[in-house]
Amino acid sequence: MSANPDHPLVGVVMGSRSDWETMQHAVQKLDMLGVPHEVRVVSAHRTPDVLFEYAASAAQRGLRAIIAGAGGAAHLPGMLAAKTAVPVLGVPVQSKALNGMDSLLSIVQMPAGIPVATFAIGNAGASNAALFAAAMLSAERMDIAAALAAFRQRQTDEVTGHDDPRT
Ligand code: RP5
Repeated sequence: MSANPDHPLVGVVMGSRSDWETMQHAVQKLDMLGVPHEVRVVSAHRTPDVLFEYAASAAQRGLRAIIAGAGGAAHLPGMLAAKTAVPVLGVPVQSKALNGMDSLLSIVQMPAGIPVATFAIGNAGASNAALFAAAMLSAERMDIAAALAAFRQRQTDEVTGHDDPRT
């Protein structure tokens, strides 16, 4: 566990400011669960040196997971994973040209040896990446474990409390 409970444990990065519409859903979940995080635009294509520095310093800065969203030829998650052992959770952003299939396949089809945990295309993937990161941190942060359990219970209650779809 980190000495300072407020320093970022999760990095949320994205290839472009245009990815924020999707990646804000990850940040909303981290906020809701009280997971300390940071948010950056880091482009594999436009700022490769920033990408390398971000990944190379991630572990020593205390990051326990990196949620990386990118669209199109989505190299960002794989390149981050190549430069750090901190787990990388990849979010395929829904591209205009190919509806995110390009993003998904770019992220999920990593050759054996450098894993990227890959989530669904778009908003659902961004939300679930954050929930997954919170689950990863739950063993060492009981406050995050409790917040995650409470969220899941609320979600269950919303279904069971409104289980007649006609009302
Ligand atoms: C990728 O290219 C980004 O992740 C983004 O999804 C896509 C388009 O970027 P912009 O042209 O909108 O900046 O690198």
